[in-house]
Amino acid sequence: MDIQLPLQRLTRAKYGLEPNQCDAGQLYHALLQFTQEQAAGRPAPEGERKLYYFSAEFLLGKLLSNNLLALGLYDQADELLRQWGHSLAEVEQAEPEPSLGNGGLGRLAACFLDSIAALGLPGDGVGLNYHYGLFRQVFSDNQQRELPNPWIEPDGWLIPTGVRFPVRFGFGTLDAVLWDIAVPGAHTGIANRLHLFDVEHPAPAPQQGIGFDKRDIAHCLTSFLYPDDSDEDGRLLRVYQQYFMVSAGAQLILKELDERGVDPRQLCQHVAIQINDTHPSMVIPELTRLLLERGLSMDEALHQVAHACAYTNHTILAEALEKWPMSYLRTVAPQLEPILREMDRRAKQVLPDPRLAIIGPDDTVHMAHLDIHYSYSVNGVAALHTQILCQSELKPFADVYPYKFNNKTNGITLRRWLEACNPQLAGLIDQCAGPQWRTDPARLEALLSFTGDGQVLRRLLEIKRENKLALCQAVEREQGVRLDPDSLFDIQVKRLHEYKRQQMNALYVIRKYLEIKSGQLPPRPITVIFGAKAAPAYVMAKRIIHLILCLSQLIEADPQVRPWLRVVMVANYNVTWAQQLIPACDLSEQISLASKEASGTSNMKFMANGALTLGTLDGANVEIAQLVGGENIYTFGAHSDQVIGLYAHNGYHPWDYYQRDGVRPLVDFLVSPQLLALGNEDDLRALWEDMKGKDYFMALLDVEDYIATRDRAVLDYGNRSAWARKALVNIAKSGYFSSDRTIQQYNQDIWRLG
Ligand code: 26Q
Repeated sequence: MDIQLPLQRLTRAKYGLEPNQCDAGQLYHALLQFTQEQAAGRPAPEGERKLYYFSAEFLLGKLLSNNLLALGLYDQADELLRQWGHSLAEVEQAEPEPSLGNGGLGRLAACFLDSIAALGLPGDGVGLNYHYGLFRQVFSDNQQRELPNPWIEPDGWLIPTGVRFPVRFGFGTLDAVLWDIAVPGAHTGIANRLHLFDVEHPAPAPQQGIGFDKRDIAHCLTSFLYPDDSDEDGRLLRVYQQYFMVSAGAQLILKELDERGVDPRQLCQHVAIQINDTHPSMVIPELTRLLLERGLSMDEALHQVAHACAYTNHTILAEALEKWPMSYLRTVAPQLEPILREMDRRAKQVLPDPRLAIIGPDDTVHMAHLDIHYSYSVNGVAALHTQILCQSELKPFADVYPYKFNNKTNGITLRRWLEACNPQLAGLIDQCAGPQWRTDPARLEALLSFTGDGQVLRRLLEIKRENKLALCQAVEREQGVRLDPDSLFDIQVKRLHEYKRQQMNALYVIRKYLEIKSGQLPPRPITVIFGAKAAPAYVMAKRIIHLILCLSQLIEADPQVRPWLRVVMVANYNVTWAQQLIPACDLSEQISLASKEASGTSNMKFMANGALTLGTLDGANVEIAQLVGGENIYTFGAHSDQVIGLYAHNGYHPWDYYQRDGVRPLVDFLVSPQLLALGNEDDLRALWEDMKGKDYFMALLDVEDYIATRDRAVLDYGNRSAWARKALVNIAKSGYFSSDRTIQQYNQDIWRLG
């Protein structure tokens, strides 16, 4: 279709202006309205069974480009905007990013919605409409500070539906008001929906910081996304959020069943509910309760629920597994208690093993146990992760329910993470391999026949340099720092967590700093880029950010070091930053302690954009290594079985490693006069003590191998054509990590949407 006339009509009606007289913000709103109308005109896909993807997080990222791409209007819109003196990239800067997620789990949910729609499958998301999202991160005094992150605009992406459901809490009833975001599918004529529930009278943003009255449930329930697993506050509020989401979602499912004329006694033939980690697990007792209200017996209700629900586990960190005291649930939703007790009683009757109990002896409810007993599928998110679940973390469950356990290795949507964020590379791939990869990502393998083609390899390097240049401009604009596009760009972007070991990356920086100070220069300049938010109450994570910011300041001020080594931490790392950073990366840091990162998904995005991975054999890195082969990846460090053994026998003592000549000076640098002059002594000292005495995630165990392997990568980078060849192999093999593949597997093995 031709979009010039409709856009012209819109800008005239909205602003009384011709498109070429509009500013970027006006063009953004005109395009937004236009795509909204196009998506609204699309039908929902049909099928016997419909999927509801329940998730506390949907980390969507900006929507304009993505929706234009899905509607097949991206190139035309960009072309028109250029005629009018703008570009899509510029217009998109007017869009606020919806920040409805913490990290990987939330972004995965967004990629899944994209793929479900692109495959034409009937599947909607169900979540919450957090007004101030995850916090906005700013830095001052080399420390992280948190601010609200408002993203909702009057004429934005949220569509009012007029639908509302009463949700009964212990203190009284609140209405859940339903807002929708359209999810148009690429290459299909359909659109699904993301359903976001909200309170009727949301509270205004707090005046200072992100503090608010956590007991004012009626107004604050949807103010903020709970910032990760380590925040001690607000646990009760989190349970209110979860119950609100699942009660309204369960009522929506039953309403839609009624509209389709389906008897709730046949619910499981018509409904699949995917539970994204344990945050939505209360949907199991809540849907059961609603079915009882509709006259089903307990046997009937449990049968329907357990054959509709499927659970995905995203973590093996014990501290992130949700357990709620029954007293919390009694306060929030007293009507669930008898149902949970009955579910627990039935489970114990068949399986008396106390390790399998839903309700523990201390009267806490183990949400994952509830999920496993009362769902028909339990999946991990990468081969190694699923294997660890079955062989250790959830072994007692896998032994009694072997048929429920399965793996679904994560994926990413190449539409956002290649086509939209790296159009030049997408174009080169089209030229080499034809455009079929856009609908059939396995076709990327056709690139393998170009690994000997000097022209293609040169163009690949050229595109990388252009993307690095664009990133340099963004970093200069946002943070006032000028980077060298000809240095090696080494990037680690992900939530800040000790197990992800940003602190080990910092030790490498210290090592290079000390080498340069002693006159030993690296083979070429290195730029180390970090992006990471720390949960506001996660003290150690904030200290690691402090360390990185202090190192950055130290190096920036040192004319001897600065030409060879730079450290930048981008403030407020989010999806928008990721789309700039990932296409510009040479070396992708995936350095979690083996066995701790369930999958990782940025590893896949970097690979698809031609970065080489420097990583441990953890999560999906294992599968990346298998696909690309040892010569096209830099792996190092202890293996997961060794690590699991060390934990089991208390066999790790950081002091032994600290003693080593290659390690001690790096660790001691944390409390060197240079660093103490810039940073907070208590924070740096606490980090230092922790690293020597605890080092729970074993950074010192792997650090020497890490440094040697990273040095090898830096050296290899000098052979530009050999490096480009490795990059091309990575791109060629990245098709496996398309979320279209992942969703096809979910559909074949779990959802069976027909
Ligand atoms: C737990 C208890 C109480 C409150 C909050 C939480 C909580 C919140 C968020 C626990 C976990 C999360 C987020 C987890 C997450 O993002 N996991 C990541 O999921 C990705 C997608 O599967 C994987 O690729 C990552 O390896 C995994 O870390």
